[in-house]
Amino acid sequence: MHLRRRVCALFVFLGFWSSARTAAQNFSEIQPSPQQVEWQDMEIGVIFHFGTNTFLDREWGDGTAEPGVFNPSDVDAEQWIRAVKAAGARYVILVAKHHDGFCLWPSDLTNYGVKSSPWRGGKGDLVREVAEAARRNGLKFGVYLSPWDRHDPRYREPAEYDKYYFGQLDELASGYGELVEFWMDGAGSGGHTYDFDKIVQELRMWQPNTMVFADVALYKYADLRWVGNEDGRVPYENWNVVDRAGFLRWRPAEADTPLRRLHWFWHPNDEASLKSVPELVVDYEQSVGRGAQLMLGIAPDRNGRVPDVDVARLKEFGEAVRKMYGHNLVKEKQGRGTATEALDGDADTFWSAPTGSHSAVIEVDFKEPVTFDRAVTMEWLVDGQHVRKYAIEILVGGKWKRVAEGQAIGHKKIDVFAPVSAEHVRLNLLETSDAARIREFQIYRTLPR
Ligand code: FUL
Repeated sequence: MHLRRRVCALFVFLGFWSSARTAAQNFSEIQPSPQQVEWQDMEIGVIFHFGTNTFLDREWGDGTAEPGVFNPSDVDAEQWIRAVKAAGARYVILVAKHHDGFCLWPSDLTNYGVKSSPWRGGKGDLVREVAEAARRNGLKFGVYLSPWDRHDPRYREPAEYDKYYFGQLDELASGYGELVEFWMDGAGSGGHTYDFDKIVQELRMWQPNTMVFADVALYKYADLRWVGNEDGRVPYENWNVVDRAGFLRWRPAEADTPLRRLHWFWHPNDEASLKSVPELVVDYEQSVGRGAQLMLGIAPDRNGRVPDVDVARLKEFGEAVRKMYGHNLVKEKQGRGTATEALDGDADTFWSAPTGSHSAVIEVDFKEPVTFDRAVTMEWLVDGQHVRKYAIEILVGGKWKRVAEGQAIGHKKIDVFAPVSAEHVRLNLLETSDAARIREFQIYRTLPR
């Protein structure tokens, strides 16, 4: 009896403590970690899918493929990295093991992988080759290690399999330098349970700074979150602070999409599914331009190279973005205003509204009318996400006219509208939960000049 009462008291206390903790959480006070801030600044990443599926015309291998089928003639990680760098990617994720269980590094814990394949005489290590090529070219590197494993017999026994998975995690997390992101995928699995708490602890032991990407079912662990689709587009509004079962956390979104629309792995005669440049630009504007990260899926072919048409498309996409967003008219047309740090074209500086304020205005004055059809606004997020409502306005006949409006700004917001001409333009921060902090307010003319 006595003990039961104590246990009850403990539960009441825990219940009170956890609800007090939840109640004390205030959306606008939740801040990102320095690693999340750095990660959000990268804006564009890619994920490479390459393995037995590439050779068997499959997307989800069933784990029965003979390792011998993995026999690319000409793997060139340097070529992969140059191709994605031209698209503006700043980091790459390699699928080190997909659901078929085939390992792209010579794991000591299984023979199912590159070490049993003819590639490089069984001595190859693709994780190392891609990691090194990425770093040589100034890109960050991370891995995807599928929990779902359709090959390994240990998978039938959850505790045994967890041990295997920890071991593989140890190999990847300790042997390939700093991992910028660890992709934890929840696909497949059919009711299998994993000890994710321990998996994440194990990962953190080697990689304290890595960003854990997780889909909806695994939000508890998410330093980064899946947007819930594979379109490369984020529904607006997109906020960084997201609730999971009563607990608020900074969880920026990563919007993944394959460059060849529906396929993550390479398939023959699939060129027609390559996304067009206009489609990719919309992906960019509706992911990066909505405060999220864009992650493009790239599929090297059976030679072990990114196909020429994909290389060309990546380059065209990178050029299109640079062309559209390479000429900030605030700078080029010498726009003037008092919020100088927001108007200097330098995202490393920011302008602050007065302490304690809940609205503010950033005005830019030009010597003559400037024509534009895009506005780019960036919020300084280190103290949290504070803008809740804003508008882009131009002065017409002595009155401010709204050309775009929204709620969230976040890392970057791109507003798209029909071309307008004005001598006076302003970012009207209508409602902010704390003093607004703006890294950049820029305008562009993306239509042919
Ligand atoms: C999904 C997987 O099932 C797909 O095959 C692909 O790897 C994608 C990036 O994640 O969940």
